[in-house]
Order: sequence, then C-alpha cells, then structure tokens
Amino acid sequence: MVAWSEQERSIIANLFSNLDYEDVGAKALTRCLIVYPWTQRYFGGFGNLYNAEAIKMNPNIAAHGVKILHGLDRALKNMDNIKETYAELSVLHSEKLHVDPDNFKLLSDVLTIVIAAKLGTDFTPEVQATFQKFLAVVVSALGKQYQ
Ligand code: ZNH
Repeated sequence: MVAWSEQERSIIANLFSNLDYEDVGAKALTRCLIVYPWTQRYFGGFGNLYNAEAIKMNPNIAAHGVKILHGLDRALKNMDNIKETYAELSVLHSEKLHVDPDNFKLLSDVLTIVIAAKLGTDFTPEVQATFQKFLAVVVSALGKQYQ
C-alpha cells in the first residue's frame, strides 16, 4: 500500500478543490491526442480529429477529457485504496476498450503540464512531486488488470 503524509494529502485535496475540470480535462485530452497522435485510434467514433484545430474544437473530445478527469476523483476519495478503486476501470480499459496501458502515463504527463501551466508559481516542486506520485499510483492501478 502507498503511504501518504498529511502534507501530501492536503496538497492533493487542495489541488482538486481548485481544479477547473472543464478547462483542464478538455485541454489535457486534446493535448494528448495532438502530441501523441497514435492515441487518436481509440476515438474514431468521436468525430473530426483531422488536425490540431479540429481536435481542439471537438466537443466530444472535450467532454471525454472532463469525464476522465472526474475519473480521478475516485482516487482522491480513496487515497488509501487506489488499487481496488480502479479494478473495474482497469478491466474496462483492458478487455473492452483495448487501450494500451502506456497511454495512461502519456495522459498523466500532459495533465501535469496543463496543470503546471495553469498554476504557475503555485505549482511548487512539492506540489509537482506529490501530484506525480498521485498520478503514478493511479496509472499503476489502471494497468493492474492487464495480462
Ligand atoms: Zn479512459 C472511458 C477514466 C485514460 C480511452 N475512461 C473512460 C471512463 C472513465 C475513464 C471513468 C468512462 C467509463 C464508463 O463509461 O463506465 N481513462 C480514465 C482515467 C484515465 C483514463 C481515470 C487516466 C488517468 N482512457 C484513458 C486513456 C485513453 C482512454 C489514456 C486512450 C488514450 N477511456 C478511453 C475510451 C473510453 C474511456 C476510448 C470509452 C469512451 C466512450 O464513451 O466510448
């Protein structure tokens, strides 16, 4: 089990309570699809992904980015049990969606960049380290049911 200090817990709680899910969720998934174009393959049914502008304007992508970001609320609310919390979503991504688990890491990296850009100097080294630890635990949990 992953241990969290009181300071880490308060950093994560604070970060999420100030998070603009609509903006950050849309930007993170959009950026992921532009920077790592092979991730577009999972979103064939989402409409026009023809170029960066089209991806940025695509409402289905924006909405799905927000949904994914809200998917992180589960980890926030179950900090001491992240692995079990994502068991079902891990099965879904593995067996039904066939999402390559490497993509979880790619998305978590772009998410970190988007949040860093928004927070500016508030994104201190402590906040960065804690957020990346949090995301690493989520990424690992989401990859758990892959065989
Ligand atoms: Zn995912 C879906 C979460 C990543 C792809 N996702 C989903 C959902 C959720 C999530 C919650 C919904 C489910 C239901 O409905 O039940 N994701 C998530 C998270 C993460 C993710 C948390 C991380 C962090 N995903 C991801 C990635 C990708 C994806 C990276 C690729 C690239 N997902 C996906 C898809 C889907 C999902 C494709 C389905 C969609 C539809 O609707 O169709």
